[in-house]
Amino acid sequence: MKKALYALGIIIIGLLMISFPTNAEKGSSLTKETNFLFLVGMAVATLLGLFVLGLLVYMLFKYHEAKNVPRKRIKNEMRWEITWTLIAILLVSFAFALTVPTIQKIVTEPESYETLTIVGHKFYWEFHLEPGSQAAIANNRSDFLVFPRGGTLKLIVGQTYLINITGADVIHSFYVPDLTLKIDAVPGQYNQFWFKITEAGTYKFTCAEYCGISHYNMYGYIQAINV
Ligand SMILES: [Cu+2]
Repeated sequence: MKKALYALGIIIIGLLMISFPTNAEKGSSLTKETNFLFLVGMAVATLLGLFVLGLLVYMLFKYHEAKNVPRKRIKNEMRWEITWTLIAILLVSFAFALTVPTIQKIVTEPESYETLTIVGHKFYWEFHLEPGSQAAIANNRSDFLVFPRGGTLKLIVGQTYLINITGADVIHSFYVPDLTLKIDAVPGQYNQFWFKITEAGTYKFTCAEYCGISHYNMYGYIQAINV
């Protein structure tokens, strides 16, 4: 009984997680694809999880000690080995094929863009806007902004940005949940990413890589404005 309750609890948590992303079509040029991939991954994982849980519960009852059912050890069952290896390969290939178009969209250089350089520090973000750009004018800056915490960076709706991101000390991760945007800031390298905000609004960002004692202070807001 206890085990069945545990199983039920896990199923309920799984279902809650499926219904989690609520901001479906909003945000950025990548929101739709990212949420779609997340949902497919979640659905496949949930089905697999339910299947394995089902088998587990079945085995618990069928081979219960009190029932004294005869058991034997299965050895060298090549057919089974091949079957589950193939199923795993198929699932991974399916995930890969689904992901390729989105990856292509992320890495294909757009015709025009503005560069936004982000540097993660312990414990703040530094943003470099292109001098003279609309974003630089909106932020009233010609060079860069430093955010200790809770600051607001203004960006332009519909403008494609190339994010160039690095870390100054340790690994940080720039995370804007409602724009489905998350890139690691790794010292010694620049990670690149193209994206466009499609809807005006205020989006909270944070650091998604635990980087030290004041990690929680690395949040702020992106205010997407129409010009
Ligand atoms: Cu950090």
